[in-house]
Amino acid sequence: MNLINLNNKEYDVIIVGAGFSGLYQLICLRDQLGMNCLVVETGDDVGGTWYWNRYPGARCDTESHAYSYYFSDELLKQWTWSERYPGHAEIRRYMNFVAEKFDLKKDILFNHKVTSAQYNEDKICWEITTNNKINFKSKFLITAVGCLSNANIPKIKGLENFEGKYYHTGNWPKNGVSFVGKKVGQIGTGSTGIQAVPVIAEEAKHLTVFQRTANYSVPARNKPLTENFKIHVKDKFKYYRELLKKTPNGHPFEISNRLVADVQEQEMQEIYEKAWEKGGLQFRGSFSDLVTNVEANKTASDFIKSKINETVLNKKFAAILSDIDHPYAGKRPPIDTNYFETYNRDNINLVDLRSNPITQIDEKGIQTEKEHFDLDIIVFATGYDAMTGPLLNMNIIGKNNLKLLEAWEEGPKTFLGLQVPGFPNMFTITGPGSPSVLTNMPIAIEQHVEWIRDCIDFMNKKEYSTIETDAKSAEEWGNEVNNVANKTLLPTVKHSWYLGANIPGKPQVFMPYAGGLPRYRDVCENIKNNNYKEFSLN
Ligand code: N01
Repeated sequence: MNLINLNNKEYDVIIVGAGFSGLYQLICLRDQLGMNCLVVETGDDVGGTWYWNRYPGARCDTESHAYSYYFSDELLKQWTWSERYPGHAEIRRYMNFVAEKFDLKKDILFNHKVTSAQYNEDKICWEITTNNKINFKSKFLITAVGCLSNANIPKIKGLENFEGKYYHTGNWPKNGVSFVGKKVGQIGTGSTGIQAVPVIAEEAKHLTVFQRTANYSVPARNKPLTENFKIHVKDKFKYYRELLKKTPNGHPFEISNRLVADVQEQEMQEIYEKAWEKGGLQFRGSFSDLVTNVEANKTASDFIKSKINETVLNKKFAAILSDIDHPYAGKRPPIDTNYFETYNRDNINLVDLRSNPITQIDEKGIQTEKEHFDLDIIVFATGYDAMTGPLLNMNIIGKNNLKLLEAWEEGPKTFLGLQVPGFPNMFTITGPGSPSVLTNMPIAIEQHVEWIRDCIDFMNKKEYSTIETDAKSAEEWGNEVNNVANKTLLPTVKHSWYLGANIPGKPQVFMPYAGGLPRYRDVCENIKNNNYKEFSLN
């Protein structure tokens, strides 16, 4: 792209981010509505989350045939995944395939990070600036920045003095990191840390895992896809498309209707055993009440804890790993390949930060209250300033000079996770208040992207210039988000990133919509069918 010609250029739409959301939004608005669009992307290629997440073991935990765009029959027939769960490199290949097939890259400005976006009320446009001081104007601003793209390295005293190297998993070097012969320390045992541990331990001289909160994990049982399954998926894509719309989380499996109390102890154990052998996220679909009923949940939690104790031979490690303080699936449930088995290696150590917290990092490694650990590399698998972080980072300013940071001082306020009061013509794909992170993301993304497309199409046809939500709608929707969350065990996990509790000082508000995709889709469809009367259109 010729940057000289780009500066001060006016677009119909600026889309921020070239991941799953940004690419499909570009297809919808440019190719289907004929609008003049530009995607602005920080990285030097497409991929979004998967552009940055290249850490050892990085793999999607949604099954590949569901972790796909479903909007194009042709694309579904042309692309073939190789494994049950797609690895990060294969996902980037897929996204490049999509970008090439739909000729998207010519409208993507890479290596540019949006550093501010301000709404100009007089001119009815967004004025957008990038880190390279390129300015744009656009009628619509669409954020496609992902929910987990703002890497969080905790502020630990002395990190700047560390003489080795350190990396955050969500910002992994493009050319990889060699652990050969190295003493590695990894902080964090969420979904990411649990994927990384076995792969790092295989390569490193020694790995020390620093665990603050013990976590559940179920085997992924990843495997190469058989030729039969590859054919089956292509033959049955219409069936899967409908299934993914129907299931509460957009995954290709149904949640069982039975309650834990419906079965006897032995049958329950057999059900869990079967689900454990099958592997994957569907373990939580074994019963309908696992995420709503504490007693029911305890049976699944106890089952997994007993598996940890069976698998991990070092009794001290087993006790630390199985001392889990929250209900299973109350936090995002990880799935793994040989995570607990890895603690049987002789080059691994596990530190329980609850009883032995980190006091500082020094030149040589990590100091805890009781011990010093000499390290060459520290891996931070410490998660993200989730959902709001990527949006707040962009310095978005709406009407009357209202900063998004101020508007969200007490937590995010959105209508449907799609619009923010005071920020006209801005749409937030998978924004806080939408099902997003509680679902299989591409399915939630397609629903949002198509809703935004239809809304803009309606505005174009009716010659409306602006669309805006108001504080009342955002408040009512916020209440709905809380009400549905409070029917589950999710908000009871006080240190969860769903609540923003992992970031010191972040307001603690349950952010994703837990009412399920079908119910959410209905709400959005009704608004569309009612000609968007819930919004102000001018
Ligand atoms: O991050 P997390 P993640 N000192 O926030 C610990 C998605 N994902 O990157 O629990 C010590 O879950 C923290 O401890 P605690 C998925 O949605 C998807 O693992 O706060 N430890 C925790 O152990 C997932 O939920 C895939 O006590 C500190 C860990 O770091 C989301 O990304 C794969 C600490 C952070 O866990 C985020 O997962 C991977 C500190 N100061 C991830 N600060 C797929 O396959 C934090 N921790 C699609």
